[in-house]
Amino acid sequence: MKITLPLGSLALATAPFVYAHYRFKSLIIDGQETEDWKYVRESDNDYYPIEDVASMSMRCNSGGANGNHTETATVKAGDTVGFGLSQAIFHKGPLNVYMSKVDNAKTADGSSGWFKMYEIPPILDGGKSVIWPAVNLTKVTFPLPKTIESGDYLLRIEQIGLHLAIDKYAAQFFISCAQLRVTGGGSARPSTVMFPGVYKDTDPGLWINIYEPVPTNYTMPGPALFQDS
Ligand SMILES: *[C@@H]1O[C@H](CO)[C@@H](O)[C@H](O)[C@H]1NC(C)=O
Ligand SMILES: *[C@@H]1O[C@H](CO)[C@@H](O)[C@H](O)[C@H]1NC(C)=O
Ligand SMILES: *[C@@H]1O[C@H](CO)[C@@H](O)[C@H](O)[C@H]1NC(C)=O
Ligand SMILES: [Cu+2]
Repeated sequence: MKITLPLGSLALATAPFVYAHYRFKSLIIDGQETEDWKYVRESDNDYYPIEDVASMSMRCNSGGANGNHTETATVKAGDTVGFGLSQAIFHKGPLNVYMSKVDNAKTADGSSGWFKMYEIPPILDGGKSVIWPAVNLTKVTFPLPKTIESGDYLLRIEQIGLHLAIDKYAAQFFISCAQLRVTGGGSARPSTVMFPGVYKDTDPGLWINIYEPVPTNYTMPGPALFQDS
């Protein structure tokens, strides 16, 4: 079977040391993009996505296990926040946002439980077409849940490149974590999953030919969205 790869994969294969990917680099608070890497932990890999779903880097990317160089942003439950990117997303795939309640966002290593609170799934059309609306975005914004408890959180965004995912172990994770202190929350305690752990290489949403036959359905990786109320 012949598959036409998007430009990005070709460039990565031929020039791995000069080819940077898109990164989630800044926190957006109520429409204002904040300074790069001020509230978002800076990873130490500009060039490579995470591909090993069992890796500790699935939490907050490589180099994102602490907030030594990162500040914690105070926001209100229900506020609209988001992430700005270094360049537009160019690999086809879904996008997920998770939160983890922690004692201290600056020192948290991502080992406590995560709940999913936002996602951008594909738009399917009965096998005629599949659109990945996260592609081309240069920023992603979403409301924080109103009902979660006040306190410190890690906010983890991931976009998953599925362009090579016809092969097992080939889904590519583009991940960043921001540090939040949420005020004015409620008492909801969402059920959580762990990173690594929640994803398997055989998940139908991670090991899939997205080109042909054109998918008629898609199973978003990870748990159901937390329902705010
Ligand atoms: C960074 O943070 C970790 C964990 O909080 C700590 O153990 C380490 O000493 C810190 N490193 C530096 C260079 O401050
Ligand atoms: C992204 O932009 C390209 C080039 O302008 C366009 O062909 C493509 O349809 C866009 N994709 C989405 C999902 O909007
Ligand atoms: C989902 O799509 C796959 C392949 O495209 C197909 O084999 C499967 O039956 C579909 N499942 C449902 C519930 O439609
Ligand atoms: Cu790539």
